[in-house]
Amino acid sequence: MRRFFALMALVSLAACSDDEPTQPPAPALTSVTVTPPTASIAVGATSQLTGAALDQNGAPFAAATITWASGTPANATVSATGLVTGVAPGTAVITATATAGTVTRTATATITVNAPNAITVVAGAAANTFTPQDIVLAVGGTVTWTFGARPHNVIFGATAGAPTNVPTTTNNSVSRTFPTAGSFTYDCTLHAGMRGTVTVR
Ligand SMILES: [Cu+2]
Repeated sequence: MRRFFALMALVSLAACSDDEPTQPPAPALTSVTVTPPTASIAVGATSQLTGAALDQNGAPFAAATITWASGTPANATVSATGLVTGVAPGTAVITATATAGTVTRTATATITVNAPNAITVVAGAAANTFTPQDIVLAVGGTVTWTFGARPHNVIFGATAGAPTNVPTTTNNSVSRTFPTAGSFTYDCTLHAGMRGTVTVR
Protein backbone atom coordinates (compact mmCIF):
# COMPACT_ATOMS: atom_id res chain seq x y z
CA MET A 1 0.00 0.00 0.00
CA ARG A 2 2.83 2.38 0.91
CA ARG A 3 4.44 1.57 -2.42
CA PHE A 4 1.18 2.47 -4.18
CA PHE A 5 1.04 5.90 -2.56
CA ALA A 6 4.68 6.55 -3.40
CA LEU A 7 3.90 5.69 -7.02
CA MET A 8 0.90 8.03 -7.06
CA ALA A 9 3.07 10.83 -5.65
CA LEU A 10 5.59 10.31 -8.43
CA VAL A 11 2.84 10.32 -11.06
CA SER A 12 1.40 13.59 -9.75
CA LEU A 13 4.89 15.14 -9.64
CA ALA A 14 5.47 14.18 -13.23
CA ALA A 15 2.09 15.58 -14.23
CA CYS A 16 2.88 18.78 -12.36
CA SER A 17 6.19 19.33 -14.14
CA ASP A 18 4.52 18.76 -17.50
CA ASP A 19 2.35 21.79 -16.90
CA GLU A 20 5.27 24.11 -16.22
CA PRO A 21 7.25 25.78 -19.02
CA THR A 22 10.45 23.84 -19.70
CA GLN A 23 13.55 25.67 -18.45
CA PRO A 24 16.80 24.69 -20.18
CA PRO A 25 19.22 23.40 -17.56
CA ALA A 26 22.05 25.77 -16.66
CA PRO A 27 25.31 25.08 -18.51
CA ALA A 28 27.51 22.72 -16.51
CA LEU A 29 31.02 21.42 -17.08
CA THR A 30 30.47 18.07 -18.80
CA SER A 31 33.58 17.15 -20.74
CA VAL A 32 36.99 18.29 -21.88
CA THR A 33 38.71 17.54 -25.16
CA VAL A 34 42.38 17.66 -26.12
CA THR A 35 43.51 18.41 -29.66
CA PRO A 36 45.34 16.71 -31.23
CA PRO A 37 44.76 13.40 -29.40
CA THR A 38 48.12 12.06 -30.60
CA ALA A 39 51.33 13.72 -31.70
CA SER A 40 54.81 12.65 -32.64
CA ILE A 41 57.78 14.91 -31.93
CA ALA A 42 61.56 14.73 -31.83
CA VAL A 43 63.66 15.14 -28.71
CA GLY A 44 63.89 18.87 -28.02
CA ALA A 45 60.96 19.75 -30.28
CA THR A 46 57.61 21.10 -29.09
CA SER A 47 53.95 20.51 -29.88
CA GLN A 48 51.05 22.70 -28.77
CA LEU A 49 48.01 20.93 -27.31
CA THR A 50 44.68 22.70 -27.01
CA GLY A 51 42.17 21.88 -24.30
CA ALA A 52 38.47 22.74 -24.57
CA ALA A 53 35.98 22.51 -21.72
CA LEU A 54 32.42 21.79 -22.90
CA ASP A 55 28.97 21.91 -21.36
CA GLN A 56 26.21 19.29 -21.71
CA ASN A 57 25.32 20.66 -25.17
CA GLY A 58 28.89 20.51 -26.45
CA ALA A 59 29.21 24.28 -26.27
CA PRO A 60 32.35 25.88 -24.80
CA PHE A 61 32.19 26.15 -21.02
CA ALA A 62 34.27 29.23 -20.38
CA ALA A 63 34.06 29.10 -16.58
CA ALA A 64 36.36 26.07 -16.38
CA THR A 65 40.09 26.26 -15.83
CA ILE A 66 42.33 23.71 -17.54
CA THR A 67 45.55 22.38 -16.06
CA TRP A 68 48.11 20.08 -17.72
CA ALA A 69 50.23 17.21 -16.46
CA SER A 70 52.60 14.69 -18.03
CA GLY A 71 52.44 11.06 -16.96
CA THR A 72 56.14 10.58 -17.75
CA PRO A 73 58.05 13.89 -17.61
CA ALA A 74 61.24 11.91 -18.33
CA ASN A 75 59.89 11.50 -21.89
CA ALA A 76 57.92 14.72 -22.39
CA THR A 77 57.05 17.72 -20.26
CA VAL A 78 54.02 20.00 -20.62
CA SER A 79 53.70 23.69 -19.72
CA ALA A 80 50.81 25.44 -17.99
CA THR A 81 49.47 26.33 -21.45
CA GLY A 82 49.69 22.82 -22.97
CA LEU A 83 53.01 23.21 -24.80
CA VAL A 84 54.68 19.77 -24.90
CA THR A 85 58.47 19.39 -25.15
CA GLY A 86 60.14 16.11 -26.10
CA VAL A 87 62.75 15.08 -23.52
CA ALA A 88 63.72 11.49 -24.33
CA PRO A 89 62.52 8.83 -26.78
CA GLY A 90 59.40 7.04 -25.58
CA THR A 91 55.76 7.81 -24.89
CA ALA A 92 54.11 10.29 -22.55
CA VAL A 93 50.39 10.53 -21.78
CA ILE A 94 49.46 14.18 -21.25
CA THR A 95 46.34 14.82 -19.16
CA ALA A 96 44.23 17.95 -19.36
CA THR A 97 42.06 18.49 -16.30
CA ALA A 98 39.15 20.94 -16.52
CA THR A 99 37.84 22.23 -13.20
CA ALA A 100 34.71 24.22 -12.41
CA GLY A 101 33.81 24.38 -8.74
CA THR A 102 33.80 20.80 -7.46
CA VAL A 103 33.45 19.29 -10.95
CA THR A 104 36.52 17.97 -12.76
CA ARG A 105 36.78 16.31 -16.14
CA THR A 106 39.89 14.91 -17.79
CA ALA A 107 41.08 13.97 -21.27
CA THR A 108 44.43 12.78 -22.55
CA ALA A 109 46.74 13.03 -25.51
CA THR A 110 49.47 10.49 -26.24
CA ILE A 111 52.81 11.96 -27.29
CA THR A 112 55.42 9.82 -28.99
CA VAL A 113 58.93 11.20 -28.68
CA ASN A 114 61.09 9.94 -31.50
CA ALA A 115 64.71 9.00 -31.22
CA PRO A 116 67.03 11.56 -32.83
CA ASN A 117 68.83 10.91 -36.13
CA ALA A 118 72.20 12.22 -34.97
CA ILE A 119 73.93 12.17 -31.59
CA THR A 120 77.41 13.31 -30.56
CA VAL A 121 79.23 11.33 -27.86
CA VAL A 122 82.28 12.84 -26.19
CA ALA A 123 85.11 10.43 -25.43
CA GLY A 124 86.55 12.04 -22.31
CA ALA A 125 89.55 14.30 -22.84
CA ALA A 126 90.41 14.00 -19.14
CA ALA A 127 88.24 11.14 -17.85
CA ASN A 128 87.64 7.61 -19.08
CA THR A 129 83.98 8.13 -19.92
CA PHE A 130 81.68 8.32 -22.90
CA THR A 131 79.19 11.17 -22.51
CA PRO A 132 76.32 10.56 -22.84
CA GLN A 133 76.94 6.94 -22.00
CA ASP A 134 73.65 5.29 -23.07
CA ILE A 135 71.82 6.77 -26.03
CA VAL A 136 68.74 5.99 -28.12
CA LEU A 137 69.07 6.58 -31.85
CA ALA A 138 66.63 6.34 -34.75
CA VAL A 139 67.20 3.49 -37.22
CA GLY A 140 69.59 4.76 -39.88
CA GLY A 141 70.91 7.46 -37.54
CA THR A 142 74.51 8.51 -36.99
CA VAL A 143 76.64 8.70 -33.87
CA THR A 144 79.72 10.91 -33.92
CA TRP A 145 82.38 10.30 -31.29
CA THR A 146 84.68 13.23 -30.56
CA PHE A 147 88.17 12.53 -29.22
CA GLY A 148 90.54 14.93 -27.49
CA ALA A 149 94.19 14.54 -26.51
CA ARG A 150 93.46 11.39 -24.50
CA PRO A 151 93.40 8.29 -26.76
CA HIS A 152 90.29 6.10 -26.79
CA ASN A 153 88.68 3.59 -29.11
CA VAL A 154 85.14 2.28 -29.70
CA ILE A 155 85.01 -1.51 -29.94
CA PHE A 156 81.56 -3.04 -30.41
CA GLY A 157 80.42 -6.33 -28.94
CA ALA A 158 79.75 -9.24 -31.28
CA THR A 159 76.21 -8.13 -32.17
CA ALA A 160 74.80 -8.59 -35.69
CA GLY A 161 74.29 -5.18 -37.30
CA ALA A 162 76.96 -3.41 -35.25
CA PRO A 163 78.98 -0.88 -37.27
CA THR A 164 82.72 -1.01 -37.84
CA ASN A 165 84.87 -0.41 -34.75
CA VAL A 166 86.54 2.97 -34.28
CA PRO A 167 90.30 2.46 -33.83
CA THR A 168 92.26 4.37 -31.18
CA THR A 169 91.84 8.05 -32.02
CA THR A 170 92.95 11.45 -30.67
CA ASN A 171 91.97 15.01 -31.59
CA ASN A 172 89.44 13.98 -34.19
CA SER A 173 85.82 12.95 -34.59
CA VAL A 174 84.56 9.74 -36.18
CA SER A 175 80.99 8.87 -37.22
CA ARG A 176 79.21 5.56 -37.61
CA THR A 177 75.71 4.93 -38.94
CA PHE A 178 73.36 2.35 -37.44
CA PRO A 179 71.08 0.85 -40.13
CA THR A 180 69.85 -2.00 -37.91
CA ALA A 181 67.55 -1.83 -34.89
CA GLY A 182 69.00 -3.30 -31.73
CA SER A 183 71.14 -2.61 -28.70
CA PHE A 184 74.84 -2.16 -29.43
CA THR A 185 77.24 -2.09 -26.50
CA TYR A 186 80.77 -0.86 -26.98
CA ASP A 187 83.94 -0.54 -24.92
CA CYS A 188 87.12 1.45 -25.01
CA THR A 189 89.58 -1.40 -24.66
CA LEU A 190 92.29 1.00 -23.43
CA HIS A 191 90.40 1.82 -20.25
CA ALA A 192 88.66 -0.83 -18.16
CA GLY A 193 85.02 0.02 -17.49
CA MET A 194 84.82 2.72 -20.18
CA ARG A 195 81.75 1.75 -22.14
CA GLY A 196 78.52 2.89 -23.69
CA THR A 197 75.39 1.62 -25.40
CA VAL A 198 73.61 2.70 -28.58
CA THR A 199 70.00 1.54 -28.63
CA VAL A 200 68.68 1.82 -32.19
CA ARG A 201 64.91 1.88 -32.75
CU1 LIG B 1 89.37 5.03 -23.37
